[in-house]
Amino acid sequence: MRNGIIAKQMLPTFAVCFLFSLPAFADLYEIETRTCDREDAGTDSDVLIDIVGDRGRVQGFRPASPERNDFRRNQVDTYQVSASNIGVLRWLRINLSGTDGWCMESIRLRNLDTGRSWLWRYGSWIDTDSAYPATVMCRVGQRYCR
Ligand SMILES: [Ca+2]
Repeated sequence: MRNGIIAKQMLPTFAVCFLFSLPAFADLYEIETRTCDREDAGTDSDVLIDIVGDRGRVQGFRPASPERNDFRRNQVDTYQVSASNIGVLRWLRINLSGTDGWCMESIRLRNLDTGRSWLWRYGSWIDTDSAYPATVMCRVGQRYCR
């Protein structure tokens, strides 16, 4: 009987803890990259992606899949990332860290909860070589990353 009373008193506390442990307004996003179909287009450098909204951001998401060799020539790679409270999407930022340049054909971000998706084309190099940018921005409302 005593245990029963404790359980009844604890129940709301558990419920509240459970609710707060859920990430508020977390959305699941899918990132799909396409690597150019040209020589040396692939990269073994680290690719880091920021997803920036008007209320928050995902910083330095590192797409990498253990099962496959990412970012090969003419290859499409797909990753999932959870983002909490970013609000309205503003832009995507891609940072290359390393000396192996990457020719990115395009990148698509899809919100798997709402079904909305954004596609940006680029078709050029991201490289730490001074001739190319190591960071490109893909802004909502624009068709190309710059
Ligand atoms: Ca390369």
